[in-house]
Amino acid sequence: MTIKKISTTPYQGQNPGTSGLRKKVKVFQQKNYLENFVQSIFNSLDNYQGQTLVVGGDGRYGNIPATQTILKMAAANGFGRVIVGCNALLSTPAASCIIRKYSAFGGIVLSASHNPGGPDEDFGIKYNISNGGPAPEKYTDAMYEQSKSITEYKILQGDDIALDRVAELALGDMKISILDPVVDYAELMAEIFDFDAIKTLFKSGFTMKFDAMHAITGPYAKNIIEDVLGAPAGTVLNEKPLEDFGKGHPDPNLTYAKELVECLFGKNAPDFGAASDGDGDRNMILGNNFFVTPSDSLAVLTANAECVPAYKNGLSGVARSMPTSCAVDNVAKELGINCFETPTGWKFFGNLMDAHKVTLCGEESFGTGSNHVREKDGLWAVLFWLNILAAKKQSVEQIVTEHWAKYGRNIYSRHDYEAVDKAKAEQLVENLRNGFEALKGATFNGMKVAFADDFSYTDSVDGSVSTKQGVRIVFEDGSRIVFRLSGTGTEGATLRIYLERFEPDIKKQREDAQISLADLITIADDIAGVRKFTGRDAPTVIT
Ligand code: VG1
Ligand code: CO
Repeated sequence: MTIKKISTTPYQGQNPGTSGLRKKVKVFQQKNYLENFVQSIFNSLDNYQGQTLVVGGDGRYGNIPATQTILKMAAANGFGRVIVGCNALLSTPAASCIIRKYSAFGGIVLSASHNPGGPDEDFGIKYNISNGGPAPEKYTDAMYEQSKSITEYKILQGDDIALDRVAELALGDMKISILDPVVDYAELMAEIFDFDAIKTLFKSGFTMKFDAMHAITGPYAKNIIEDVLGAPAGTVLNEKPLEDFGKGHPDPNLTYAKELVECLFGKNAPDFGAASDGDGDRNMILGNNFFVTPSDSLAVLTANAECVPAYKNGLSGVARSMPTSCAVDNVAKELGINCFETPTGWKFFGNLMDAHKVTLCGEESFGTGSNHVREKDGLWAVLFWLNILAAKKQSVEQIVTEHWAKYGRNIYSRHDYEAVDKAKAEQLVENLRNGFEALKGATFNGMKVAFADDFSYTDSVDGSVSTKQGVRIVFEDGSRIVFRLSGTGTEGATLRIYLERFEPDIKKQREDAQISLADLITIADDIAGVRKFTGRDAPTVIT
């Protein structure tokens, strides 16, 4: 076998930023594009020779050929061992679990998360560090710098590796361990949750549907929920991972998880419904005719953590991203634990968890997790809910409405305007930034603005500062409107508007969120000119 150095032109990608590199498949298919990015990752790292790299992806179009390339490049660059999931499959949380369990140097996850897959859709790649979490900014900045100047990449010439069965192989001097993608993750879940209580729940006739959306969680959910916990066959829907996710959009929300939503809001609905996204790190939680917002879900998990064996001795703290509702803050206050507010993106939670400052964390974007790994974890959240339902013997709706009665309800919604003109979206945000002073003290529909700013975060562990993390307009009664541009879209720009209002009055808590938030929605349009700048009458997705 020979190591070939192939000369290449500097890679013209964007800074990988929050969630790795996400582009259309056609972009990734350009000559040397993937290779340049992978070599840039390796060039930016030190002392990985002889060490272990974990590789796997969500099964989307391009996953296997990209894995073959990465294996040959890892061997040529001097890694000692690659651990790869069978058929190149690994969910994002399972990759994080395996990096930690086998003390790997790092991992490469191939996924564009909840973005659609297929030859005309999206592909993605991201690097995770040895704690199992997404590479922080100082790493991704270094990779980007490398990508601007590399002139060659190293690859071992040779045949593709057979990835379709569990095996121990070699490629040049490098070992390859092909693992069942589910086993280690399933073992970790059994350590955290009260599986016996959940088994008893299913035996009692409790019904559930889990929608894997033809993405990575199919094999994980089938094994854990049906085979181990004893839910009847057919509990897991769309279980087979497909390269194009069955032409669906594997984003577990009320718009894209339509089949599941119709089932849970239909006649004879099951007791519990859940879904996960393309790479398995997101979750949506539904009860019989009831939707749990991700922000409420984080608060409910925090309030009921003592039901779960792994958390029964208490939580060291909790964290939420800034646009996530303040529901969890109210629970943290009662428990007497710290609640951290971070910018959007999971990488900000990693430092807090490594420093043992938080146990649970979450985002409004259907992401919830704990210090068991360093990624958000879809199936873990679903098992957490099952554990609570088994312990409390109440319905999802009862648990959430009792929670609101005790803590008040943070009525919440997110409006997304997808694929809008980028320049105009940027202008909208820029105009808001220029108007903070004028907004202060202004009154809209009888609501007075307490302050308006652009969220800035100082990491309490390493002191790093992240600025421009979202424009927020906060009113005197605590209501908030937050504006952000997405960092993960691949078409034009996506404007996200987050709306929140606190409702302590139990009689008004059951009102539809869009009605309760109508005033704030109008104010958002008045202040930012949403319709004018986006050219749209309504959001693409309302959550
Ligand atoms: C979105 C979400 C954010 C999440 C990120 C990655 O980012 O809003 O909360 O961390 O996706 O999630 P943005 O920049 O588009 O708003 V995933 O499931 O890609 O790993
Ligand atoms: Co995801």
